[in-house]
Amino acid sequence: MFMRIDHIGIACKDIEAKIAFFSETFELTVVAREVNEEQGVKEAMLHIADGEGGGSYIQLLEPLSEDSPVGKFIAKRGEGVHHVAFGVPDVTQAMAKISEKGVRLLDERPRHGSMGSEIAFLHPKDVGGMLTELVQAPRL
Ligand code: CMX
Ligand code: CO
Repeated sequence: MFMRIDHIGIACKDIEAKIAFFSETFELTVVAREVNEEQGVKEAMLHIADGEGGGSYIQLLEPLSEDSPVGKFIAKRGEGVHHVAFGVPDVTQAMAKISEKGVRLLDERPRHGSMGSEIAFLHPKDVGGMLTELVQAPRL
């Protein structure tokens, strides 16, 4: 079901400072920047490698408001790893299969993710405390 780690999402208070740190320290390149109102975030994708069906990235996330998922996370736990995203060939199919196993889906249907992807989240409490995202990269 999982083809690769698509990205690690990192919650931060100042995305510009974190972009500077990651790109200078680890020699990573920013390949996309977006504001995703639906998810309540300003985000940047830093490319690491290309894999089966898509790339792998670090995703930096700055909350648009305190009551957004990332805003609440930072208030409670501070900055740091917020979620892990796995690349799947078909997100709707993966959601159905995973839901059958009793894992709660946080999205009823796929939503719009970074760089034209289709995404869905799984409840962290059902995945050993890890907020998990499924990503279907856009078909080229
Ligand atoms: N990782 C692990 N656990 C988390 C978590 C995270 N990122 N966020 C919340 N939790 C835990 C909390 O610690 C809390 O646990 P306790 O009850 O033991 O304290 C529990 O989940 C409930 O947390 P909460 O603070 O009350 O927050 P909510 O239930 O309102 O929301 C969640 C939590 C995961 C349902 C919500 O953040 C969500 O729907 N996330 C999916 C969307 C998202 O995160 N979007 C931003 C990223 C966008 C992108 O990647 O493109
Ligand atoms: Co993500």
